[in-house]
Amino acid sequence: MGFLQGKKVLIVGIASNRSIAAGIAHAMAREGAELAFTYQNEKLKSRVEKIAEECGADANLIFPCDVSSDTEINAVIDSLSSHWDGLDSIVHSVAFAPREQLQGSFVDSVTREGFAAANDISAYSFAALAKAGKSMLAGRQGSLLTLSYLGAEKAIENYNVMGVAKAALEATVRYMAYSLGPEGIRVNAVSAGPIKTLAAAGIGDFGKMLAYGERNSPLRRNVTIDEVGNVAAFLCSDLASGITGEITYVDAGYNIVG
Ligand code: 0WD
Repeated sequence: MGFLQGKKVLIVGIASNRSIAAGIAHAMAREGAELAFTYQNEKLKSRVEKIAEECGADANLIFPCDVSSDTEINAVIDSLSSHWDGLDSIVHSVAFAPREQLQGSFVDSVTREGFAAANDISAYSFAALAKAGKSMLAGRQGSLLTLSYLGAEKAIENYNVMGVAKAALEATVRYMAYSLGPEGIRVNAVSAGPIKTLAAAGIGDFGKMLAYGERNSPLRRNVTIDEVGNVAAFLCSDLASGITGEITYVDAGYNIVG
């Protein structure tokens, strides 16, 4: 029996089969979780449907959701509540910043609008999902999980405004953990090493980041979406019942290297 047997999980943030959220979904399905999914727009719908099918998910549990809209977030939770009597976890694997702001000088490229959009979609939306999903998560020792990156803590070339949004996201994890802890709901993040996905392709010189990680991380390689998926599955399971408010690195050890 898998360690997520009987758990119901909503996965937000699949854009392709290379998405970190796809690795998480496969790991969670393997461990026995029942999954529901969202897709950002019609273009991504069929890709999400394919992954849902691979995970043995109910085709009725795939909903549109642009996380910049509270109406769409509330609609997902409303629809889900007509199928499920509760929810054990929400996985938030979403980020956005205007592409032109993910290269060159931070000060030269950042704009008021870009800063606001990056923080809204990459950080606030995690709290928005918690707000909307709270009633379904209540009374089940549920958990919320998001994805971060080392650029939250260190200035990393080209990561720019996304690093600022990830710092906000990591603080949001701690405040959400403190706020929801009394209800038995845990909140955590995985800080993943660089992985070639659609979102990553928007970051200037991403190939160099991958090569640098391969040369300098203790394990002398990069990580896979399956490795991130395994840790995400663990953090959302009862095996991690004593862990909340934490940022867990899945980065081949890169963050410890000075
Ligand atoms: O190296 C990497 N790939 C790392 C990614 C290292 C460490 C962390 N992460 C984080 C990302 O910052 C993000 O939070 O992992 C999360 C997932 O990213 P991913 O799997 O690397 O990227 P991707 O497969 O592109 O999925 C992210 C998706 C978007 O993809 P695009 O390619 O369209 O930017 O987030 C979704 C979208 O589908 N997304 C939204 N979903 C709903 N509403 C929105 C939105 N407004 N904006 C973006």
